[in-house]
Amino acid sequence: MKSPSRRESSGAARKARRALLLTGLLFAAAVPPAAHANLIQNGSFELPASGSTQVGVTPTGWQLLGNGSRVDIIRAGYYGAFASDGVQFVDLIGGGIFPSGLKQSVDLLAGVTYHLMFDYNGGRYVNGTQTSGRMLEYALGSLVSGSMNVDDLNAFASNGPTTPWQTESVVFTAPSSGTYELVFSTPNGRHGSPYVDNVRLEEVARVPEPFTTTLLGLGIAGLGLRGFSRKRR
Ligand SMILES: [Ca+2]
Repeated sequence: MKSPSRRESSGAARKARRALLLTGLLFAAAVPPAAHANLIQNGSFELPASGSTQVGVTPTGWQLLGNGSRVDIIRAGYYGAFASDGVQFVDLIGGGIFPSGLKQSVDLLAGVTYHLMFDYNGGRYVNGTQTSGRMLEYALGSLVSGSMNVDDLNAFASNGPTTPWQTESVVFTAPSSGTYELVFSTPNGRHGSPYVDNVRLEEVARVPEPFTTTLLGLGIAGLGLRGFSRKRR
């Protein structure tokens, strides 16, 4: 027969284990899985805002390539245009100097995994014909780069059948901390296209800190669970 004092102490131990389990679970849950803030400023090209198409503008937070090339901001409704996000998108050709485009500097941290995403489209001419050999090129320092032909794409309802905005998505880990340049450009063309909108660069994983903290939290929860199961046998 168990003495009352022994029952009391085992009840107290059970309470302590329960508290430990709860603490561990709360600790594990409290660790954010990832920060999702967009590291790109004005990635949707909504600034400067304007009621009409802006020719030769520098989008807020971005820089022109520095070789004399220019970009335009196009607003939804222009020749039936539609944006991917918000009401404006950028046209990488605003003049006749190539490569034509824009760039933005971002600070990255060594060992951190990032997700770069952006939407892109192309445009038919006013008479409905497709562009030819129109390329969109992008790079983030020497970490990430790519190019795509946009001749089959069209964001202008007035010029022919439209195509949905396409999404490019790249996950990479920065090898060293530093400032990297995100560049969007096109090597040739006349007017209009390629178009870019909704540029996002988000941190998706940081090692080792949150990972070990999560493991620590799960470890504490595991200790509590082990105590429970041993008691129930
Ligand atoms: Ca936009």
